[in-house]
Amino acid sequence: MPGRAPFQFHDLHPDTENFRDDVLKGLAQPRKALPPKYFYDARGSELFEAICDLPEYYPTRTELAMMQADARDMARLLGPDCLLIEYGAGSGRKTRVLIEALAPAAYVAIDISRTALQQCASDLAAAYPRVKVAAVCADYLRPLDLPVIQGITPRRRVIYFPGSTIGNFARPDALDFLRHAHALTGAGGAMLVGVDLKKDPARLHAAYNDAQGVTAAFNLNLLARINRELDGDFNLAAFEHYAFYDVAEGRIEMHLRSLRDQAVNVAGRAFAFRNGETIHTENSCKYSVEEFQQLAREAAFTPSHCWRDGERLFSVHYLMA
Ligand code: AVJ
Repeated sequence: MPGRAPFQFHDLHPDTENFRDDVLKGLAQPRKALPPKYFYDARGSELFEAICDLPEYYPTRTELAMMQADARDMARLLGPDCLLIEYGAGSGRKTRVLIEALAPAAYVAIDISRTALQQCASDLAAAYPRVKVAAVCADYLRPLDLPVIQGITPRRRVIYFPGSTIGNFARPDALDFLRHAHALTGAGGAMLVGVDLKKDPARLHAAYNDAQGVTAAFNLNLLARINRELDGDFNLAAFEHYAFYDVAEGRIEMHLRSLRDQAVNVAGRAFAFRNGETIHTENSCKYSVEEFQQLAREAAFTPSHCWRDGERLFSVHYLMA
C-alpha cells in the first residue's frame, strides 16, 4: 500500500508462484508457450507504453481518438453514477476521457502489474476527487470479488475493457471471459470493450514488427524476466522476435525463436531448444464487428452500439448485460 495515496488498494498477489509454475509448465510442452500476461513486469509495462507510441502501432492512438470523439455518446448510454470497473488499467489515458464524460460514482481498476496499477489509481484518485477509487492487483482471468466501496449506491455496474486486450484470448477463452464479465456486471449492467478490427495483413504485420525493434524488446523481456525472477539463464542474443498474421485464424501470433540448438535452465530445470524452435508468447485476435457481436451474444450480452474510427481500424462495443 503506497503511503498516503487516496485510494483503496487490494493485493491478491497474482504473481510469484503462478509465474514459476506457468513457466515450467509452458516450457515443458512439446509446443512451448508462455502466457502473455507475464509480459507486464515494471520493465515490460514501460516497453508496452513505448509500443503504444510507435508510428506502426495504430490501436492505442486510434482508440484514444475515438474516446475523445465519442465519450459523450458512450456516457449517455452508460448513464451517470455507475460503478466503473476496468480490466487491465495500464496508463489510464483512455480511462480519463471516459471518467470525465461519465462522472461515475466509483472506479475500480484491476491489473496484474502492481507498479502500473498503483501509478494509475493514484493519478486518477488525485485528478478526480469526487470519484472513489479502488485498485485490485489480481489476475482478472480468475473470478474475483469486488472490493466494497463505502458510501455509494451505484445505478449499475459497467466493465470497461479497452485496448483490444480481449484479443489475447483464443475465441473459446474470450467467450468464457465475456460470460464471467456478464456475471460480474449482473442484470442491468453493461460492458464497453475495445476490439481491434480485421484489416490489411501488411498493416497488421507492421504493427507487430516495428522498425525500432520495441516490440522485439517487449517480447524478449519475458526471457529477461525469467532470468531475473526464476533464476534462468536464457541468452537473449540466441533468441529472436518472430510475429506474423495468420489470415485464416484472424490473429497475430508472437513467438520467440531459438537461433541455435541450445539448453536453457530455469528454476533448476533444463529445457532443450532446437534451432528454429519457438516459444509461442502471444495471440492477438482480430474481429470484424459482426464476429465480435456474435461472440458477445453467445455470452448473453446484447450488443447495442458500436463505434469505429474513420479508417475502420478499431472498434468500441457497447454491450448490455
Ligand atoms: C495489449 C494485448 C492489446 O495484442 O496488440 C502489442 C499487446 N503485443 N504489441 C496487442 C502487444 C505486441 C497488445 N494488447
